[in-house]
Amino acid sequence: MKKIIDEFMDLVKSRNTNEPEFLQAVQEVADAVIPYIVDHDIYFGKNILLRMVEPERVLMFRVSWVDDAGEIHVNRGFRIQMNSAIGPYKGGLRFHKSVNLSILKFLAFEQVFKNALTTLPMGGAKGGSDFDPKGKSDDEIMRFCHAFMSELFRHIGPNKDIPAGDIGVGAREIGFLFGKYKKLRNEFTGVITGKGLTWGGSLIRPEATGYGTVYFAENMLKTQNKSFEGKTVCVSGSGNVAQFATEKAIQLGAKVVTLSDSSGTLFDPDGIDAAKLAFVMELKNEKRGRISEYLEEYPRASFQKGKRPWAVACDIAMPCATQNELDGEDAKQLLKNGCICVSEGANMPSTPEAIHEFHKAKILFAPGKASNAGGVATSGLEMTQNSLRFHWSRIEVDEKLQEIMADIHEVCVQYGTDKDGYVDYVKGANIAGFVKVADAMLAQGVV
Ligand code: NDP
Ligand code: 2IT
Repeated sequence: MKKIIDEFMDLVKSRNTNEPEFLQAVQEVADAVIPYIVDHDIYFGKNILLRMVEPERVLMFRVSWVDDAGEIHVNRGFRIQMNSAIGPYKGGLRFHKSVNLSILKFLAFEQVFKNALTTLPMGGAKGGSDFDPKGKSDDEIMRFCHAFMSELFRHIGPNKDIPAGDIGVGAREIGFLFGKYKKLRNEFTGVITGKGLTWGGSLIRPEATGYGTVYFAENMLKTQNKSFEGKTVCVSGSGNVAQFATEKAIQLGAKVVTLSDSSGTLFDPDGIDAAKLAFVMELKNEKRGRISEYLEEYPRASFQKGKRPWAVACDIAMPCATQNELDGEDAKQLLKNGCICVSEGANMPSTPEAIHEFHKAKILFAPGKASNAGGVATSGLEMTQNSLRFHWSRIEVDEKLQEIMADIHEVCVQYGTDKDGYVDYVKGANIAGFVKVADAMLAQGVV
């Protein structure tokens, strides 16, 4: 089996040199899915995985814009339309200085499996730019978003490709992007998700990724008759996903002791309660400040510059910042401190070495493509509401989100349970996502 996987990976590597993140994401899927393909005649010998690792379309474009001082800047824009077998392309946009083809291809590839897991009809895509939003004025953000959409608009549409947010793209950016699309097309459609509530957005979409990550962890804990009640939780990041993962964990009776950003880790030994979280949300979302500024309001907390949260003792860890933010050493430290459950809010935050440690210790570990799928699932619900020209209540959307997360958990158990009863959620998520997309591709022939 190893030989078949290695041969496949050698081919993928030879075609995708200098794309380490993409190769990392493909390796994980190949390890889980190739043994399944070999065992199942309907998939064997059809180069189905080879077709899946090749994007249907890669768009790269120039984005020129003018800053407040009148200087002209040039950024690179991308959209990876990875797979449309089960629905129109769907996935977020990331604005971060680290953005490149490898990172967006890994995200688009994972999105294909994640979207399949949501049970909703959405293909996979990802896009963004190496634009760095840090320190930019609202006017500069608007000019950049408009410049970005002035090219992207011709490649997307409500039945073709529906972007949304990701790192560096939140409510403000979605507004500017939607406004430009509407102006250029002279059409008001559900072309983008994460919209404001008065112009087609869905209740619970801002909360959905973080809430969903907690709901998934709740489902995992339930298999051991455990819950969030009284547990200590470490969260990384302090953006959209981290904030709402923290909110839900607190609501379920847990004590969240960390948040972080790219400058370091905030540790509050008393726990970040609802009032403190409201302060964080204003600090991050309105004032666009740094998490270390928490100390000015709550001096009993400490800030560890340049450190990640994983040395802090906890029962449950939720990495909600970015890829490869939790490595093998971090995993060993978490396990040493008694961590029993890791639910990924970010995409691919744990390195392969970290995942290996979690599996070896047989703790509950959920890969992002399963545990953070609540965000895109609720985007799917936003698309449905837009098509119906109707909106559901907060309770209705939250119930649907909880149902979807429970269904994803169930299908992971179905495909991921090892002979000894341990649930390998990585294997489960990858095979379940693969089966749905592969069946559609097979039905549609070689296209
Ligand atoms: P935000 O931009 O709202 O927040 C990102 C957070 O992560 C910030 O605290 C940021 O800190 C931190 N961060 C970003 N890059 C790094 C880095 N290189 N090292 C350390 N910290 C970093 O993004 P989201 O909360 O939306 O996204 C977080 C993660 O969740 C991403 O992996 C994203 O792909 C994933 N995700 C998001 C979904 C969504 O609906 N938004 C859905 C599913 C997954 P700083 O300010 O210092 O950069
Ligand atoms: O990684 C992700 O799933 C997202 N950034 C959300 C995508 C979406 O279309 O809502």
